[in-house]
Amino acid sequence: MAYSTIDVGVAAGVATIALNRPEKLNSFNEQMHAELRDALAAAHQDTQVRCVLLTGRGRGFCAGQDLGDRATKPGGPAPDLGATLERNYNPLIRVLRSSPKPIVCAVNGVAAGAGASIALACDLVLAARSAKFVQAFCKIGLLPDSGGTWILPRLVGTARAAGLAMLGDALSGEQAAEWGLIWKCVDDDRLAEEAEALARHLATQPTVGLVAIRRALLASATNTLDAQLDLERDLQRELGRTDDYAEGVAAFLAKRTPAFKGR
Ligand code: LHQ
Repeated sequence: MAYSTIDVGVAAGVATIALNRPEKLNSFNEQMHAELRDALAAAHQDTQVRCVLLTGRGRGFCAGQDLGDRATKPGGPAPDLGATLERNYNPLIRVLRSSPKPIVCAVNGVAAGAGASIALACDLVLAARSAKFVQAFCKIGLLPDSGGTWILPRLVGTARAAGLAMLGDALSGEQAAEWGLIWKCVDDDRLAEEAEALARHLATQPTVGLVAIRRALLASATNTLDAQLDLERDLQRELGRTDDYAEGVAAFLAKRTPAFKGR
């Protein structure tokens, strides 16, 4: 598939996917959803790829839904926003959260509406100091979607989630890191380099183990301690059978750097 709304490149085990509708702050239309779906599926299937890096071109990361596409026409029927979520956003969030590879997000500018939810659905989120996280939904009569109402209270607590979601004020990259919304905030001119270095590092690490970590952390949101102990036992059993576990222990004992293969 030839892409016109995203850019994709693969190097050093990292598939970098950049949202590329800068004149609309990389807001999503149907085509961008289809292209991103395709690019993620390709990255997941490519055995050379062991980490995905998601970012945006231009001054924004993503302004959520392209509102020009989903406006209510005067006198016309209301658009079915539930159908849009069902067809595009919900599958995207599910794909990100069940990816067989770790996903790094480099938030290079504003992340608004579903754009913020998509960033927060990635495993490690880096943001430029000038980036902003805006729960813009309330300003157009909507609620945070694409997992927003699930992830926000888990990351920052209900009080801050309610403030962000009901006021729609911009949260700076720095404050997002202070509040625990994201992993790290870095200077603007360092973002691309740091995000790439992080993604390249993850691409050399035990991929199956990293994905199991995500799975267990996500499951902890609803599991009891007993259920979580069982899950850890089951996942650890599987990880103990991977080549990367054997290599990690062998390398440790031999005092050498491990060469993980991601299997
Ligand atoms: C845009 C957009 C945009 C189109 C900037 N669309 N053009 C799911 C299910 C189905 C439907 C509903 O939605 C959802 C999930 C959602 O994501 S709902 C939330 C949708 N997003 C928003 O409400 C954010 C709207 N944008 C803004 O509030 C501002 O643009 C932000 C705060 C993101 C950035 O502000 P500024 O830095 O001041 O930039 P700007 O407003 O001047 O935008 C630059 C251009 O981008 C501008 O176009 P223009 O031709 O005037 O230069 C905007 O119209 C365009 N743009 N967001 N979502």
